[in-house]
Amino acid sequence: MAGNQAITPELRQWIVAQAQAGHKPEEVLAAMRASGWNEDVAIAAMEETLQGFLAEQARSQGLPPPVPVPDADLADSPAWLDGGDRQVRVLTVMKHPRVIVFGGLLSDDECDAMIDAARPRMARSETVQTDTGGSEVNVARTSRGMFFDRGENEVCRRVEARLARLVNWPLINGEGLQVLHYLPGAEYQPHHDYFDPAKSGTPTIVARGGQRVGTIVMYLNTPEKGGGTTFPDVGLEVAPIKGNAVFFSYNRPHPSTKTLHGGAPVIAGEKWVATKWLREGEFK
Ligand code: PD2
Ligand code: ZN
Repeated sequence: MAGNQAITPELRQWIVAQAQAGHKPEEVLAAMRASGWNEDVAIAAMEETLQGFLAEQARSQGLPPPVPVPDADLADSPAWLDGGDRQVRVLTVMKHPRVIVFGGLLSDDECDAMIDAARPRMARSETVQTDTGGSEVNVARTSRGMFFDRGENEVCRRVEARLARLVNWPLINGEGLQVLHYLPGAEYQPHHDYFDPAKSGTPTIVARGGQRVGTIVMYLNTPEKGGGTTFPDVGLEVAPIKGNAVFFSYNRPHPSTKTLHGGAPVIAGEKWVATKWLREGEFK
């Protein structure tokens, strides 16, 4: 039966008109089924048509088209998520921007092991330079840092597998973990983690795995005062607590994602974090 129900231009136009009139996808689907459409054909027609429609709408507003992003499975508001080898708490969830705060993502031993392995390799932090595709020391970033290669040691492999499972994103799409160390007064001023499409170096950077679409900042210790991760667009500050982590995603490289974020100055004590950036495709 499904075979002779074709997705015609008229059907596409009708679906777009329903969306423009503000009808929800499930209402449009119900109407199609009521008028005799096979459910599978109706779903395929809606997906195809609305994807094109949303991409076109975004383009006409000057936005890059949206792409799929990592996300945790929070459909039934779980208190815990299965990280494979560890149960992880869900502490805070925000829809837009998509922000999830995880509790106990890392054990104390994993935090300590990561700091110990990183410490001898720390250097003044550089940021990717989107004008050239290279990297440079940045005054907005007064921390010290280093990169592990993906899968470089046992703790990296274990944590990378856990993160991939938690946010349902292929392990091979992740950059190597970056460790940052902040002393009192050090901060990371608000920025976006995606690469600015307007910058001339961006094509070189995104040739390796595509755009960044998600970030997980893991806290490796608890500073005495300050050092929270802030989201100025929405007035959110995530407390840096050893073993916890903040995840956020961005489906297009654009400020409309509201993912502007920064590392607030450390006021007392020190701050260590490990960041995992997730790309659209395999990061080689
Ligand atoms: O250390 C942080 O809280 C922080 C804040 C903003 C880290 C990053 N960005 C990052 O690594 O991208
Ligand atoms: Zn960042």
